[in-house]
Order: sequence, then structure tokens, then C-alpha cells
Amino acid sequence: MLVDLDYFFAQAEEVRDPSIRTKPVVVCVYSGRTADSGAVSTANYLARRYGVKSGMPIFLAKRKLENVDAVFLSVDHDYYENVSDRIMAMLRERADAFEQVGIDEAFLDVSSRVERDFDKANLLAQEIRQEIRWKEGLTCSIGIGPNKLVAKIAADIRKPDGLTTIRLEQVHDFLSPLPIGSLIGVGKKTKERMLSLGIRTIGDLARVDVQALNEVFGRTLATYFHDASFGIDEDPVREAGEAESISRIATLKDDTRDLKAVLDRARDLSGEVHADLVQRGKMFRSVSVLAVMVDMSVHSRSKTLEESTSELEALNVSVEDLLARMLDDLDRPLRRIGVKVAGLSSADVKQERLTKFLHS
Ligand code: TTP
Ligand code: MG
Repeated sequence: MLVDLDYFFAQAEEVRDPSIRTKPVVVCVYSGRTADSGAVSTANYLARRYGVKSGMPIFLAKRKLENVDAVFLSVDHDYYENVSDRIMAMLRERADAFEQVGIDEAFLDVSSRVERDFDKANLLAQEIRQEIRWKEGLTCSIGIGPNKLVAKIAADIRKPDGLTTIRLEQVHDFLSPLPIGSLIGVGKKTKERMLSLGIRTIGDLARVDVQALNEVFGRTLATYFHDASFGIDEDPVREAGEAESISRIATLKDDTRDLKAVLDRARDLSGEVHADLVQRGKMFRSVSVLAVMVDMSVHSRSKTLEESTSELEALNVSVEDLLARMLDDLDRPLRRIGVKVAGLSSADVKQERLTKFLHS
């Protein structure tokens, strides 16, 4: 589920002073050079009807609202942050996993609590909407989908005060007719390149051979665009700033270059890292070791695994291999060592493969 607050800064201003609700409201970042220099941060939907948009120069917004009883306000970040913090805390309570992606936007993984039932997800979204309305007086738009990509596009499609639910079996029909610019990650430049290739809709993109996309966008982007055009997205909802790695570090009993002594200690560390990992229900994709030498210089080696795993044995094997190589490369004794896993992903819920469905 993606929750996006409607015309956030401007709506927050309307809540503070309801008398401006009936007027175009433009929230501005004044640069201070001249009275009207600076840019529009956001505007309410009434002002948008006159063509006012985020990022537009203030003088242009004023020109569009000439002879209109409009309200121009200066951004008040502290106030918006406070409102946002309260709403985000409330949203976090409603999710199995939570990821805030901006001051007014967050992904909620609600799969477990709604038992993967889209009707229940829809009810939950309505409750959330009412709660934000009741407690903060704000409207929001919510998109529900089988993954983040679809949820985000669904939230964008109906604004303000929208609620759009796209079930797995609707993904294809939902995405196909949408203009290519509505795909997440297709900005102005990419859009132009897509158009020049004759790709106008997401459906057009889905019909382009991935090989051809490779040539234009390079492999990473091409793969993303290809998958995205089918509504495939496996990116988990994760807390921003949530430990993206788990590590342990310890001082050796004696400064040493003896591989066995080093590995003995490393095994303990790996065991602790692994216990932590299991407790958090995570798998890891990469392993690093760290060595602090007697001269206090710090060295590290990492490797990325073929695929994510949660197995202790895989961790031990990698750590041994990395430490052995490191000892070969360095000629001084080691004083401290560390073990770290990163590239964490959830071990529990494997996302339903859209591919399977769409190609069946
Ligand atoms: P958005 O969610 O992109 O926009 P919005 O909430 O104003 O409008 P919508 O109803 O379409 O969701 O951005 C959230 C806030 O971030 C917005 O209220 C103001 C700020 N912002 C800027 O300061 N500059 C910008 O260019 C944009 C896009 C947003
Ligand atoms: Mg918004």
C-alpha cells in the first residue's frame, strides 16, 4: 500500500487556517533576492486548475493567478514535519513493514495482517484514510497493489482523496494503457527516448524485446523497465535507515597471523551475526570481513553470493575464504577482526511471482 498525502504543504496550511480553503493556495520557497524570486513548493488543487505547479517560478504562478483572490504563503517546514511525524507514526502502527519515502509518502506492507486479501486491504485503507482525516484533518490518496511499483502507480492515478486497488489479475490491464511517463523511473529525458522509440504506453514497453532495450538503456535499466512494464517488482518494503547490515567485531586474544586462531574467533562472530539474522528473519547476499592490524591500519574484503541465503554454513565458508585471502595479502599480525553480512532481504514471505501469472 502506498499512502501519499494530498497537496501536502498547502493542505497543512488549510488546516491551520480554514478560511483559505476556498481560495487558490500557493506555498512558496522565497529565495529572497527580489520580492517574487523563488519557486512554488506546492499548491492546492484550486490553484492547480489555474496551471500552478510545484517547481514553477513564483512570478509565473502570480501571473497565472492575476486578478484572482489567491493566497501565497512561505514554507513552514517545522510545522509540516510535525504533522508528518504524527501521521507516519500512526501509519507505522498499521503495517507489518513500513517505509517512509518522503515527507508525505510511505509504503506499508500489510500482506500478513490482511492475509493477502485485497478486500481486507481495501477496508484497512479506508480506516487509515478516516483516521488521518479525523486526527489531522487531511486527505490522502492510497494505492494498493501486489507490490510497491503497482501500489505507487495506483496511488498516482486518482488524486486527491483517491483509493485505487489493483489486484494481481488486474495488473496487466491496469498498466497497459497508461502513458509511459507514469511508470516509476521514467523521467522527462527517459520519456523522450521512449517516445522516440515509438513507446507511448506501458503496454508498448512490454512488447519491446529486452535485447533492444539493453542497447538503448544498458542492462540494469533495461531489465528494470522490462520487468516494470509487466508490473514485476520484488523490492521489499523496508524501514529507511533500518540496519542494512549486521556485523560483529572483536579483539583477538593475542596479536596473531595464525589462520586457525583467527578462524576460531571468526566462527564465534559469524555465529552471533547469524543468530541476529535469524532473529530478524533475514537472508544475506554479501559477506565482508574486516581486520585491524597491529599498526591500527584497517583492511576489508567482501564477496557477493550467487543468491541470498540465511545459512550459517554459507557464512562460515565465505568468512574463512576471505580471511585466508586477507592473511595472504597482508604481512603484519592481526589485532581485531570483524564479520559483516549485508544485502539483507526478508526470509519469510516470498513475493508472488507476477510473471507466473501473467504468462500463464
Ligand atoms: P508531493 O506528494 O509530490 O506533492 P503534493 O503532496 O503537494 O501533491 P499531491 O496531491 O500530488 O501528492 O510532494 C509532497 C510535498 O513536497 C509537497 O506538498 C511540497 C513538497 N514539494 C516541494 O517542495 N517541491 C516539489 O517540487 C515537489 C514535487 C514537492
Ligand atoms: Mg503528496
